[in-house]
Amino acid sequence: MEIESANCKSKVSDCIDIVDLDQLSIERPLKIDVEITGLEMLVQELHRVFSYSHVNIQDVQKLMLGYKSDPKDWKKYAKYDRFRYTRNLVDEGNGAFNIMILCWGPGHASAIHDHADSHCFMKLLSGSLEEVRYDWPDNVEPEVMKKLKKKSCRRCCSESENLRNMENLSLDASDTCNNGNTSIEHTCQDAPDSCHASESDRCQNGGENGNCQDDDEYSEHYDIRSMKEIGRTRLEVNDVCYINDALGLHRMENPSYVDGAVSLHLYCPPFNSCRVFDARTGKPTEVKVTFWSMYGKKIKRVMEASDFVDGQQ
Ligand code: 2CO
Ligand code: FE2
Repeated sequence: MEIESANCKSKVSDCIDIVDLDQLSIERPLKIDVEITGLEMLVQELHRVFSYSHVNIQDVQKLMLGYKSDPKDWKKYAKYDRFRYTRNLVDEGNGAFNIMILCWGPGHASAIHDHADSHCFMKLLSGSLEEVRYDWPDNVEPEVMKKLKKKSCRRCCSESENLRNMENLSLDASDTCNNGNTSIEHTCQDAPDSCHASESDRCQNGGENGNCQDDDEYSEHYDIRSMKEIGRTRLEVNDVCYINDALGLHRMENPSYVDGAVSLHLYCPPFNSCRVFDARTGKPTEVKVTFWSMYGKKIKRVMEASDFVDGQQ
């Protein structure tokens, strides 16, 4: 009987019903079995693959590996901002995926963030980037973990395999009450694209309703040691990597203070918001993610208070 593999048309937590946690990562080494002769062909191939009801994580990765970066394919999407990394939409994948180009100026970095229960594929097109992975903070739980707990409860908690999986993700079953809930819902409304900003950038802006509260207020709920680094990878041109919430959180950084970096990201299913985490306390904040340009055309942004507070326009 063929073993069922994770379907990346579904949210990561919905894959848990049919596959085990270890199938939510990629097999290595991956053999490239298709040559993709340009970004347009890559997008076409992705449309073809996503037209089926089941899409394997490995198939998407192989397609992304099969494309060799050529700046002439993507330069029309490569729009930089002086202060923060930009997200530039290339294609909406018929509603099944979003593919976009991110431009990282020298030293630009993201906050630590999750991927809203979606699958995230990333390929480096130019420069280099460092990915730092983190465990989930002790009192915040990804959807996939909630599902995993339900699944193991359905099996009457008799199967140690799922319990071991839970331990691997360092989320103690006693955390199910998720006492961080009220704070998770807290939204820093003054920084809609604050997935771009570092945690300190965002909260320095104050928030019009004063809703960027002082970290001290959370210190009893969020442990200062909670953001545990679990891995660090340097990505070079044409490397492909994959992450989802079952594998942890991450932060991306352009380590160069001279050169920019360009990366290609595919998210399935697409998402409009995710959570960023305070690097010191693990406190999560839900933020909207926005585009700097769509289909090569810059988006007209409505000026926001934060643009003036921190000088970003
Ligand atoms: N996930 C971040 C974003 O979409 C980029 S880091 O790589 O996944 O802005
Ligand atoms: Fe990310």
